[in-house]
Amino acid sequence: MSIDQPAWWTSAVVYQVYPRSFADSNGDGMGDLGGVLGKLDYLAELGVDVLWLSPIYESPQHDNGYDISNYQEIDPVFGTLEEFDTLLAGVHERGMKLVMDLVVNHTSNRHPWFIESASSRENPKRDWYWWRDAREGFAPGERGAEPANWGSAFSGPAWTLDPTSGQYYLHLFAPEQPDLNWENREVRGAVYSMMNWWLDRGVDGFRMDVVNFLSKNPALPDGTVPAGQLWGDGSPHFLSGPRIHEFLSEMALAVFDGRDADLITVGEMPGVTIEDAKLFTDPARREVDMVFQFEHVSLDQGPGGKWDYRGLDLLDLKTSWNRWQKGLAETGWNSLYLNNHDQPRLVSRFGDDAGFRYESATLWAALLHLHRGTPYIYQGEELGMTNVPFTSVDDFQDLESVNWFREATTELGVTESAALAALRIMSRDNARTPVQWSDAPHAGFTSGTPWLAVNPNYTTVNADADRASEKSVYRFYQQLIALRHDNEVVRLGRFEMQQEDHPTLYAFTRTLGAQVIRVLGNVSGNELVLPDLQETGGSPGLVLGNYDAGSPDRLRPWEVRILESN
Ligand code: TEU
Repeated sequence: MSIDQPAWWTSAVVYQVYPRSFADSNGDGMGDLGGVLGKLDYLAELGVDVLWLSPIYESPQHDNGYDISNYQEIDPVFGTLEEFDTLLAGVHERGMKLVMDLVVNHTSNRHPWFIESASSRENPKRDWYWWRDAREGFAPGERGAEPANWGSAFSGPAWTLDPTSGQYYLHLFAPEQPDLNWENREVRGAVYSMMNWWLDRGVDGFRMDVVNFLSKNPALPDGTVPAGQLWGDGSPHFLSGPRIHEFLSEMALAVFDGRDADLITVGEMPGVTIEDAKLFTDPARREVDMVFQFEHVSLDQGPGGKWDYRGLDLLDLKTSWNRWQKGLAETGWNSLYLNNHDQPRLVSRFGDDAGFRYESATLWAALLHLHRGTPYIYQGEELGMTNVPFTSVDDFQDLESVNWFREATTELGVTESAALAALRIMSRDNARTPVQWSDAPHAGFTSGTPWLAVNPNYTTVNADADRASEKSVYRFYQQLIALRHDNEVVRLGRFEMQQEDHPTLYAFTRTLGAQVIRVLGNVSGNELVLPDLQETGGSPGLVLGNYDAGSPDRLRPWEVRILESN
C-alpha cells in the first residue's frame, strides 16, 4: 500500500462475528449461519465493510472451533455449505466482503491428517506433525520426559504422550490441537490448496490464527521457566520463527498472486514487534496486509501474565499506541482493536460500565477509530455490551479459563476466590455470551436454551433499547465509520500525539495537507480542565462528540470530542 495508491482496506472497517454467540436461527441454543444471514441488514446499516467469521468448519468444538477436523466442510451446528453460499451472496449483495478464520498452526486431533499421522511411526503423514521421543534419560510418561519444557497456552505441558507409539506430540494449545509441522512442504501444499478452494468459492480473504507461530526452531530448545510457573516459556523458539517470512511469502505466491479480487489478509501475531510488523505488512514483501499485535492488550497485566491483572495506566497505552503509529507510518499498516473473542469487554476493562457506560464506550470507540489503521469491531461492542457478573467457576466454559483455574488453585497456590476474581475480569467467556438483541427471553438470541448464559443486564443493554435511545452506542459507531469513509484525513492523515505526559487526557491530531482533525478524550470519571493546546487557526468545529455542547476549556467524565480545523 503506498500513500498515492492506498489499498481499499485503508478506509474499511471490519466486524468480527463469533457465530456460536451471534444469533440462533433454529432454536438449538447455538448461533448459526442462518442467524448471521438474518442480521446482515443490521450490519450493513452499521456501515461495516468486511465481516470476519470466527471458525465455522467441522470441529469437535473443544476450543469453540479453533480445533478443525475438516477445513472444507461447515460444522452441522452452524449449517451447511449451501447455507454458507447463501450467506456469502447476501454479504456481497450488500456491498460487504467476507473473511474466513484460517487456523493452520494446528488442527483438531480428530482431523484425518492427525489420525493417520498418529497411527504409526511409519505412516507417511507422521512428519505432518511434531513427534519426538521422550527426553534422553527419561521414560515416556515420566514428569520431565517431555521433549522440551514448553508450557501450553491452555495450562499444562505443550507435549502429550501417545502411548501407542511411545512418542510425544507438540500442541502449543490444547492436546486436542496438535501443531502442524510447517517444515514439511506437503503440509504447506495442503493448506494452500484449501485456501485456494475457499477463495475460488468467493471469500474475500483470511484472518490468520497465530500465524507467526507457524515456524518453530526445529531444535525445539527448552525455554526459561518464569517465576511461579510450572513450565518453560517456549515463545522465543516459535514466535516469528526462523522461516516465517519465507512461509508467508510462499503462501502469497501460491494463493493470492494473480487473483484479481480485492482481498484482505490480517495475521494474528501474539508477541509481534513493530520491527517484525513492518516486515510482515510491507506491501513490497507481500506477506500480510496487516497484523493483530498484542502490546496494548497486555499493558494491564503484571509479570504473572494474563491473570495477574494490574489495571491500565493510560500513559502506558499512549506510549504504546504512539510507537505503533510512528512505527508503521511510512511502511506497513496497523489494525486497530480493543475487543475480540479472546479479550474481555472493553467498556468494563478500560471504561466504566456502571456509571458511564455510553460515555466510556463511545470515548474508546472514538479514540480507536480515529487512529491510523483499519478498525475492527467485535460483535456487541457497538452496543456497549459489558463483562458478565460470573458467580462461580461452573459458569465458565472456555477451556483456557477452566484449565487455568484448576492449575492455579491446585498447583500454583492461588485461592479459589482470587482465581475467580481473575476470571471475572479477564476470562474470554466475557466476550462469548450471546449478543443481546432485545429484552425478550435470552435477549432474542435464541428461542431455545443458550449454550452459554446471557448476561443478566440484557433487559436494558440490548440492540433494540440502544438504537431507540438518545444515547446510542450503535449510532455513534455508525458516525465513526462514516467519518472514516468520507474523510481522507481519517484514513491516511499523519498521527501526532499531544500532551504525552498528561495522565488522563488522550489528545492527538491527524493531518493531511491543510486538513487537521484533533481528538480530545477524557479517560477518567472526573471532569478535566483542558491544558492550553496551542490551538492554531480559527476555533475548530465539533465534528462528533459523545456529549451535547459543553465548555471549550474542560471535558466531562469520559467525554470525547472530534474537532476539525482547516
Ligand atoms: O488466540 C491466540 C492466542 O494467543 C490466544 O492464546 C490468546 O492470546 C489468549 O486466548 C488470550 O487470553 C487464537 C484464537 O484467537 C483463540 O481463540 C484460540 O483459542 C487460539 O488461537 C488457538 O487457536
